[in-house]
Amino acid sequence: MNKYLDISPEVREALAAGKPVVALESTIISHGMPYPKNVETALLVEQTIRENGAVPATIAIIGGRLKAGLSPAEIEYLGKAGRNVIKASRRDLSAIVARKADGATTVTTTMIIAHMAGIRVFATGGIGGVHRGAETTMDISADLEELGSTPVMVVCAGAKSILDIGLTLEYLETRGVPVIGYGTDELPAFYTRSSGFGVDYRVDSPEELAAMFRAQTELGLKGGMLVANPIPEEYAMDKAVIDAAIAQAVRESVEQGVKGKETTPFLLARVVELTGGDSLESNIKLVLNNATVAARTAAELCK
Ligand code: PSU
Ligand code: MN
Repeated sequence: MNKYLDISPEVREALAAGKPVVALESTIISHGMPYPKNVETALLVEQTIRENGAVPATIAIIGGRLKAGLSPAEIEYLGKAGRNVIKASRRDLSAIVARKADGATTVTTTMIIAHMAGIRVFATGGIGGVHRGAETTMDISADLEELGSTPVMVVCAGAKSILDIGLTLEYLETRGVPVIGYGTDELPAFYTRSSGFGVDYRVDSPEELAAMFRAQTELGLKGGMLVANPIPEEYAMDKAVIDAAIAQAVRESVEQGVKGKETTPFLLARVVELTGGDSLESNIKLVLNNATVAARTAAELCK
């Protein structure tokens, strides 16, 4: 095992016994949602994973140690610290570990640590992607590179239109990442069930997802797999409302010169403010929905 990695006893026992485990990220806690809803959600997501037959492993870096499996107190700590915790992408790992600092893991670093620990399935809300205006800013999330190289299945709710969805799909194609629609032919747009873009393959059951992932790893293909699970109809937002909020948030980020790793947290927080919290409620529901699919798929993979 990697000398910098700590796997919690519960997660370690589950992995050793060949039982299903689902990884969860911590940037969604610190930078993706406001306190205290972020902590409540993180705990509810863990509970949902258990109810669906798997063990949750929330991932973060605490005191320079890579952690697979957090205590409720550690989740509370990250949630309360919020944007004061370092948002840890691949390029931040060495500094955070060497300095024995804390870091909240993005999709990228959650995939890295999950893979180190031997966890194959990861549930989240949204991934990073190619930002709107990337043709001049070159703002392309490291999440896409990681999906291209690390063999972990990421269950998300599609791509938010804070991103350029078309360019994000092109990038994923280049990196050889299969984009699978769960019960849909269309890529969901996070808050709404459709983006107008198709997925590569549609799959309708955890069994089928597990079969595809098994084939991918047994073929020796190195990358991950992106599963896009649409938000349940009853929690989806009005497209006009969410599009207007995102457009305004993107405009403000350009006006204020928001750059680099600050861009995504800025946009996420502004969208919540501009929708009066409605988008936060949708966000919570879709994460729980993704946790369910991820847990059931992890269980299938263990059969
Ligand atoms: N999108 C969301 N919620 C999130 C994130 C993205 O809807 O919390 C977080 C994830 O941790 C993701 C990261 O990996 O933002 C991407 O950041 P960036 O765009 O800076 O790569
Ligand atoms: Mn970026």
